[in-house]
Amino acid sequence: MMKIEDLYSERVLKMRSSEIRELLELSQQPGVISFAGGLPNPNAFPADVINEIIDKILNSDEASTALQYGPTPGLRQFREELTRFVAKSHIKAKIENTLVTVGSQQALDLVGRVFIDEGDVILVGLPTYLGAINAFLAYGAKLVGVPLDENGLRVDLLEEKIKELKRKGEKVKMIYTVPTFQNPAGVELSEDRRKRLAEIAIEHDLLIVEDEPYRMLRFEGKELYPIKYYDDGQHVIYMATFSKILSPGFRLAYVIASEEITRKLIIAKQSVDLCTPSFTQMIAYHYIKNGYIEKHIPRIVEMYKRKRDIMLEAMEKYFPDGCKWTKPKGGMFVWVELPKNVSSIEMLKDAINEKVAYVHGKAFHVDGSGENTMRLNFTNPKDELIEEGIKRLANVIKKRLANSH
Ligand code: PMP
Ligand code: G9A
Repeated sequence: MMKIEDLYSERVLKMRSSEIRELLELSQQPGVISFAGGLPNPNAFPADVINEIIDKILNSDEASTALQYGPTPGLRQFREELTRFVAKSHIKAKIENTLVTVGSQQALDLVGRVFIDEGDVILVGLPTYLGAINAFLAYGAKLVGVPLDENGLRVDLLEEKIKELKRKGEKVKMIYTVPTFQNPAGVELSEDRRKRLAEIAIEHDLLIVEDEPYRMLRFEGKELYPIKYYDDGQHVIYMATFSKILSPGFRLAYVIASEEITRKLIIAKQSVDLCTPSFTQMIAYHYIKNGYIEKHIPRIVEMYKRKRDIMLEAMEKYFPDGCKWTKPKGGMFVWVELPKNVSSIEMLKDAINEKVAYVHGKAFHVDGSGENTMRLNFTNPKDELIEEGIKRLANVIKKRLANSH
């Protein structure tokens, strides 16, 4: 009998399944209150406006573009619009610096394809976004963790780490970071660390992958410049997505990088999917051009801020002593540290039995640590279910604590 294992590529052996994706089905079972997936709230989808735009597109000459294959880097008018859109985030870009991708998840994969050889080192936060970990591991990257604190990545420790790795002869290529309202920890990288990070990349000839899905979901505090702002144009690969501010179903994101890097990413994308769907690009183009996005984001921010407040208040009320958690100023996640003797992996079974879900924190740690941590999403559940979910989770934690003595 044929053994399929004998036929798999070596690459397949490096692939890992994503806890977030696997949990998605489980947490969508009836009655489960899910704090697991980083899903936007369905009430944040502007279905009416999208409907109007689609109607206009399909009843005009634009239909033939929207329904046709498009250029690999993206529709020209959409890329042009993107250069104006990112300028509002203090990023200077020409059309040649832009690439439209199928979600930023694809952008991460393309970066892996273009830059990673077996054993190349990528520095990441402890914790860091699981989807990036898995994308880079599939290309054989060696992921080295650098701790975070309440001001984001410990950039002071990062430089030491780079020197140490280089001394050992390691090929350090890249730093991957989510500076604003990080997934999963919810923390924001401070202004001085952003500047310093760009300097370090320039000094050490490294790339920074700056992944910014949550930049516009700010509830409070002053807006900071992206790391890309401090770049010399060569070192920072910036990416952002429309998943959290418009619709993840559109699968629409973009990369801003040097012309040279953009060109290589485009060639890589040619054999992945030829092009990003023209239809969603066209809709997003009109949505941005007509100023809808500017009006829409404050509505999402208001909704998510309220949900964050409900969650934090409930945690204060129900969580037992010995638990610590972040108080994010934006984004979609609260990060929880449980007492040391509580395993969030083992506890997940109890939680699912009690009909509440989260993502265990070890999944976000490249060094195998974080077993007593977990990530809670506050944007997807209905307001009235957040308190109930936290109450259930608090009881699960209390039971674990009682049994561990
Ligand atoms: N990067 C980060 C940090 C994310 O949180 C996410 C989605 N949760 C992604 C990338 C992927 O988003 P998308 O593919 O929907 O653009
Ligand atoms: O559904 C996904 O995989 C996107 C969300 C990512 C996350 O939960 O971090």
